[in-house]
Amino acid sequence: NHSKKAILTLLYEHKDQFLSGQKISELIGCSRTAVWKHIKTLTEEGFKIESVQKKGYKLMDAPDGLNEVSVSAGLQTKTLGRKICFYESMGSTQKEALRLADEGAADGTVVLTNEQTNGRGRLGHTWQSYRGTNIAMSLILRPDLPIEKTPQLTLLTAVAAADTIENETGLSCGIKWPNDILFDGKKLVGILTELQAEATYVKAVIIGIGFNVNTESSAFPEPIKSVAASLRSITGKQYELASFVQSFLAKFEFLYELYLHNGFKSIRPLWEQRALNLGKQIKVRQPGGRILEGFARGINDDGVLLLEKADGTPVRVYSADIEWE
Ligand code: BTX
Repeated sequence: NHSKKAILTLLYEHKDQFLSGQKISELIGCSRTAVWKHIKTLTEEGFKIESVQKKGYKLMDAPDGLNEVSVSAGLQTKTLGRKICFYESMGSTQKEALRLADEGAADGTVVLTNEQTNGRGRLGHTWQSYRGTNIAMSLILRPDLPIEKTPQLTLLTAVAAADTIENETGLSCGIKWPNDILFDGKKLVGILTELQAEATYVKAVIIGIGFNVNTESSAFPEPIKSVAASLRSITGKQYELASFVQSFLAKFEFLYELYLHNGFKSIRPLWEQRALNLGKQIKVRQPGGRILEGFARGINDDGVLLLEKADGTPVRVYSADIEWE
């Protein structure tokens, strides 16, 4: 199985060229017969591999969705995603990432799946995923940060997600505080940040991201249909999930390094440029059901939303759902 994975990685890394059986067997350290057998298995799994006498093997096409090597082959990051835990199907990448973090998983570990059956949203909400057409992943980070700064990472993630969408599709999305990426009022991405902490010190931050990429709008059930969209439902195009994940990880790592070196002041203006609900009259539904109304002044350097009530009282909002006209 290890050799099969290594062969698939080589094929991905040499996508547009033939690789001879001899070369593969040398690089992997197994016999040419073993190479041939693994190629046969891969073909049975749905990979289209062209095989030409004297030239060797070339990867032509892969089954829909992600697989265990499609993201790691050719990934341009230093730390993030250097270890990827891939599952064909699972309940929630977030739950698994929390478990792995607890067991000591390294900074930058990414949990990724092709099908998430029990996705979690914020405040007890659920997150819908569709096999092979959207992305569900969780990042395990171990920053040296005080707990009160961690909401900034949610905002950073939102910027990374919106920038990735813009680079990959040309769509310019807005961000609804704290974490929704919207296009025409519909949600394309969900972000969930969770912590493992001890007293005031952060052991791990787990960032879960769900991207609606190739999902057809008819796949969204009511009532999600009215609030959700996918990139494909907007542009009519299909996107390659693996390269989408790769560019997100690269963008995230770039912003994360900037943040660790220069602090939130380097991220805040990027977030504010995309913010949809600043300078507006909004309704804030807090966990527990309390509703506040007021004017959204902006965010502070901690990423906290600053609300001003009708009587002028300032309120800091740490976690809530937001509505506006
Ligand atoms: P949220 O609470 O802000 O949003 C959840 C709400 O969004 C739901 O109540 C529903 O109305 C709507 N919704 C559900 N599914 C979708 C969808 N696919 N597209 C658009 N809207 C939807 C957002 O929570 C945080 C979601 C994080 C999801 C990731 S996926 C990888 C990781 N694993 C995991 O279990 N969760 C995270």
